[in-house]
Amino acid sequence: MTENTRQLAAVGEDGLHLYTCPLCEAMCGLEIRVEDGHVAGIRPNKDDAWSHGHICPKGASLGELHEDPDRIRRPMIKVDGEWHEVDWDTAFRRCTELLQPVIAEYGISAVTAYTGNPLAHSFSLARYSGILLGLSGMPVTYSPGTVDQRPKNLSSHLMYGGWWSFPVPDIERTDLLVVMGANPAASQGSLLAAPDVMGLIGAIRKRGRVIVIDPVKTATVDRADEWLPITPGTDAALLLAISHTLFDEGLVNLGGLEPHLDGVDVVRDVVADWSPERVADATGIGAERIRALARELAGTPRAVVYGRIGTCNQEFGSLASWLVDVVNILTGHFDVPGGSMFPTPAAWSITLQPLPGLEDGAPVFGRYRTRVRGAKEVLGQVPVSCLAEEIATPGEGQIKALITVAGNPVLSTPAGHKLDEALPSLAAMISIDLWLNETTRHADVILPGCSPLEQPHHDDLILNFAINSIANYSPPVFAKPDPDAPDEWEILIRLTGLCTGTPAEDVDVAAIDDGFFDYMCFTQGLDGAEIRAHYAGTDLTGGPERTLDLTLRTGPFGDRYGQNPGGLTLEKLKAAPNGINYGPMVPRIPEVLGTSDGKIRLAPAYLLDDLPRLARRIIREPDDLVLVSRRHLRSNNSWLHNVGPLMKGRDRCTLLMHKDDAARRDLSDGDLVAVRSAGGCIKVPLELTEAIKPGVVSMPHGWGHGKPGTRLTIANASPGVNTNVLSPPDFLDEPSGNGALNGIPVEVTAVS
Ligand SMILES: Nc1nc2c(c(=O)[nH]1)N[C@H]1C(S)=C(S)[C@@H](COP(=O)(O)OP(=O)(O)OC[C@H]3O[C@@H](n4cnc5c(=O)[nH]c(N)nc54)[C@H](O)[C@@H]3O)O[C@H]1N2
Ligand SMILES: Nc1nc2c(c(=O)[nH]1)N[C@H]1C(S)=C(S)[C@@H](COP(=O)(O)OP(=O)(O)OC[C@H]3O[C@@H](n4cnc5c(=O)[nH]c(N)nc54)[C@H](O)[C@@H]3O)O[C@H]1N2
Ligand code: SF4
Ligand SMILES: [Mo]
Repeated sequence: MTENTRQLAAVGEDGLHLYTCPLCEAMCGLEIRVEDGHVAGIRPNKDDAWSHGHICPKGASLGELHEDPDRIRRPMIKVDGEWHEVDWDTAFRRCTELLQPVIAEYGISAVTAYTGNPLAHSFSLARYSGILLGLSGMPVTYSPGTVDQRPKNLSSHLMYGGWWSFPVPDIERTDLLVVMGANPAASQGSLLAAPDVMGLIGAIRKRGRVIVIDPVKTATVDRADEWLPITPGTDAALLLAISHTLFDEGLVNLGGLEPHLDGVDVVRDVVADWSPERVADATGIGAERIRALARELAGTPRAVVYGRIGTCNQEFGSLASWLVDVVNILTGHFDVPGGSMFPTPAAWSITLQPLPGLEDGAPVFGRYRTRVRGAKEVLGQVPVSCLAEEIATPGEGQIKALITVAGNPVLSTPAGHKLDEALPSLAAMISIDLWLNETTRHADVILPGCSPLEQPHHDDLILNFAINSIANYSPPVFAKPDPDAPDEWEILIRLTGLCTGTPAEDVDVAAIDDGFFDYMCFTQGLDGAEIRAHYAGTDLTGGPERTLDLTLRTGPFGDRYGQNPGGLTLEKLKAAPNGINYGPMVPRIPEVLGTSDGKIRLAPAYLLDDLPRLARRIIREPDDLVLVSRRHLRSNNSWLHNVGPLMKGRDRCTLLMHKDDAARRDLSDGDLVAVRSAGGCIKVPLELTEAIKPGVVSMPHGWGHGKPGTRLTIANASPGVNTNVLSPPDFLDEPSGNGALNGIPVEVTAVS
């Protein structure tokens, strides 16, 4: 079937709808069949210009997610510990009542926000979170960024002058893929948006090789050619030794990149000290294998190293993130097809704008320190693990009010149990969320957005990580049940206004939206008022659809409001329900670089300063047992455990341990064990395996449901335990402040 012969149903009508799954970076095109106003079935859309028929169980369950009786559909306020559903006016008035006195007494610096992961995938929130974060006046805000990609933000900022300019492995065209610290078989790709990522990896194996460097023999390893079990936290040392070999054996090939590189000689001098022999014991990978890997990378015309969360959420995340790019650059696999390339998003994202104060050459860290722990700011954020102590510790500057947006930090962040204890002491907590979960149960007001199927979709930030330039607009499947309910972008604007002194209920949403739009126009050299006039009399008079139209039209394929006739517009995109694919990545250096001299900085001094810490690490006495994290295809961080079809199968929240480690401790499969770290202790069932490096144990995150006051019927029936109790809040990648959630020393004993 093609789009020409397929009859598509209108919004809210029974029949066939096409919709892009908003749950992960794979952006799968779905066919959703609606009967009697309910989702009757979800299948992959084989005609989707990007995903060509890929789907996973999560996308297939969007109907159950939408229908979840526990999902919050109307605003709720808590009075004397009891929740009440109220109308929107009452809810916003309650926000004003709660927040205004805090700001009056303590100032806006007593207010902070935590903006969570689904924000990056949401039509409204992604495009408008910049308003809350940029205009509310809150001096410090928190996000899971500091337990995710901050090391990459840092290395990209220092190397390329763009904190979200991430090179992405061109897995469609490479012949040798080296995966470090990623498990795309579960995650479906991260900072690597690819359609059917495992299908593409399978195709690489047909023409070349796939090597996975991971302490765990994951489902990705099962579909690769080789597994190199690495000691957690030592990737940077391995990459230094690979770089050493490249120089040592004359294998460096800078290709056409040479004139754009600064610091090659510095890197050569630095890596001279890091021979494979020096790092072999610490990494657990033999010197000869390291040398051979360097030769293999250098000798394969199309090869690429891809590093993801296992190389970020660890003690040396910044060094590892930097060195992944260094190796790709030194081997001539950068900015060329089959190597590591900068995507060309069809619609640009506000994150690509330089952050004020982060101009090239300005200090990127240490502009302020946190009150309690003295943690340094890096690129405008401090470790999320500081939030609990900033709330709990009295004194000048104490956090008194919190706004959470699509986040569940009680489960997701290091020592989340301490945050759980601290949240009740807040004077005010407002959550924009769809569920009453471990975090939002502490809120005074919950403001729910629509279900994904009740709003349009077009990805935003994710397009910056996509291996093709694509655009794909999905209209909502269902109409909003309450047409007067505000969308999440409007909620963000009202709370922003509230932070700056206007009662939430009185905020002029359209005026702030227009101001934001004008700013976006300004970044493109356009006059906002003129462009807005252009929309008069159309149905694009505000909100994320207008913003999307702007970013499409001023993007690389856009019509630039008539200057490039025939170019992309939202209208044109809407006429292509399977999306438009402008093809694979293209070379972008030097145009993509934001450094003042237009060069790539191969040897940023701030990162080199961290090498002595790594040198101490590799001679440290090996830990008896260290903990790493894992993901599962049917989970999505903490929040899909309330979807029945995704919870089928055996218990996923187990501690994976090698059989030999268990035998040494007299432990058996299925035993309940106590896991202790410097952070705390949890009890969890043991699962024995041979598919893990001895000395390493693994736990999934996002569990620990079953808390009183939550409304998660299915999740609470299989609660699991919160592994982040074990994540010590001060165990960090020093340069970026990112949490080290992998490589945590632990002790495991039987529970008597
Ligand atoms: N189904 C599903 N998909 C998801 C998510 C989800 O929860 N579920 N979450 C989404 C999010 S928010 C993100 S950020 C992405 C993450 O996507 P990925 O980066 O693919 O993350 P993981 O699947 O956790 O794989 C990380 C791997 O790193 C390994 N590792 C741990 N420590 C080290 C180390 O020191 N060195 C090396 N080399 N490896 C190490 C772990 O064993 C694990 O196999 O996934 C996204 N997609
Ligand atoms: N130990 C360990 N911990 C980790 C990780 C790890 O690998 N190991 N990974 C870390 C990573 S990479 C990440 S990104 C974080 C995730 O950290 P968080 O973002 O804090 O956690 P999520 O579980 O994604 O929580 C999502 C929240 O958003 C709500 N939600 C879902 N959809 C919507 C929506 O459309 N609108 C609104 N308003 N709310 C919505 C859900 O109800 C839930 O409350 O976890 C981190 N924690
Ligand atoms: S892989 Fe699954 S969760 Fe990710 S976009 Fe596709 S269907 Fe959705
Ligand atoms: Mo993440």
